[in-house]
Amino acid sequence: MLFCILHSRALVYTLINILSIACVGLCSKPTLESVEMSQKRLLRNLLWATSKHDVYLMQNYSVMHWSSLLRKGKEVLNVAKPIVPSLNRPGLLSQQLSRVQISTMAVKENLMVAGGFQGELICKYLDKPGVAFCTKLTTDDNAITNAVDVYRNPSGAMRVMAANNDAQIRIFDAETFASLNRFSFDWSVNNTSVSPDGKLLAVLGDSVECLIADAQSGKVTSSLKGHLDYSFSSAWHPDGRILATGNQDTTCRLWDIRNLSESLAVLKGRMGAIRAVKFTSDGRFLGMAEPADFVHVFDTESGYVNCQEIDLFGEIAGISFSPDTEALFVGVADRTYGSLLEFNRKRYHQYLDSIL
Ligand SMILES: *[C@@H]1O[C@H](CO)[C@@H](O)[C@H](O)[C@H]1NC(C)=O
Ligand SMILES: *[C@@H]1O[C@H](CO)[C@@H](O)[C@H](O)[C@H]1NC(C)=O
Ligand SMILES: *[C@@H]1O[C@H](CO)[C@@H](O)[C@H](O)[C@H]1NC(C)=O
Ligand SMILES: CC(=O)N[C@H]1CO[C@H](CO)[C@@H](O)[C@@H]1O
Repeated sequence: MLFCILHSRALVYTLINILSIACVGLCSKPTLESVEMSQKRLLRNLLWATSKHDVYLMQNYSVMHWSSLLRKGKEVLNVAKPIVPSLNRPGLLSQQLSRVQISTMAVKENLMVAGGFQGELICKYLDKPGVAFCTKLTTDDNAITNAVDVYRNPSGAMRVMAANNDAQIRIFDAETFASLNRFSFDWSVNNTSVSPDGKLLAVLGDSVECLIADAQSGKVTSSLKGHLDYSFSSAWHPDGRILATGNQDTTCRLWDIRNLSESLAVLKGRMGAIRAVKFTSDGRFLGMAEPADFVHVFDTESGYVNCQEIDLFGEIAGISFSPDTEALFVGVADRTYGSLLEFNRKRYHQYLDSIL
């Protein structure tokens, strides 16, 4: 098991900004049905950076855009009000929604996708007014949408994926929002992630095993054995070879896709489950977050040995590296003292240049 070894050169991301934002994550009054879920407060993916200056996050009943440059926020979507989808044609599952409590979200390439505690799915283009598509994916009790993702399939077409507590994964076209596919599993799916080439799908949830499936057909091709508890989060290294899985057993395991017979390494946090894992787009760092207080940044080039531990105070609503890897944002959820922490990447060569 690899514990974080603090190394003087491992201070990679330094804190440069704290924006105080009340109610990051969920602070809306839960409806009766979602009380139980909200109490568990499975905060994980309520923050996305689309550039080092642009962050999208959930605040109360709104999706907000924060400009870290202007230090200003702007409401992008209010989900307390009724939401009327603009696309509506026969055969489309679209449906009006209101008072949605957002459970998870993803923002990629101008498309914002959010999931709700009662099985809702909302898709909005950031450059267009209104909501393109929204619906209730399932009417099952306890139907929470656990995971939403936007990705490109092997031929480059954009897709939206949603995973729900009804043990199903649903795939939609990201332009027409036509329902394309549905894969069923034996347990609640809490997280999925598609490999960078769009071919493989990691499926994680209420099982000690994680699955690798064909992203097109949903056919399971391998089962990853090693974790001791249920899994929450996953991320692919941009080279497509390594998959990281975050688990309730307080570890993150790394798997080499060429040999899945056992995990390559086990990364250990401080005390909590590993709720979020993300690689930087250059593959150099792996960030992992616990439910509260700790974020760890591992240097992949040191074989995941050197690591920076970020110690903060509060529940973590999400972590996100900017696509250029220059910034790391951490959302701290709190009704009153919520905040968005901004870290900047330190360049050691520049530092060395300056003392030479
Ligand atoms: C949260 O949103 C609801 C609905 O818009 C509003 O009534 C309430 O005052 C908001 N709470 C806070 C703390 O902003
Ligand atoms: C896969 O890894 C296991 C454990 O490290 C090893 O015993 C096995 O020989 C490897 N298989 C191949 C095909 O390399
Ligand atoms: C799965 O977890 C990872 C890491 O927290 C996150 O980046 C990703 O968006 C999640 N996938 C879905 C489909 O929510
Ligand atoms: C490991 C884990 O978090 N499992 C959760 C998956 O999601 C459902 C619904 O959100 C929870 O009930 C599980 O506890």
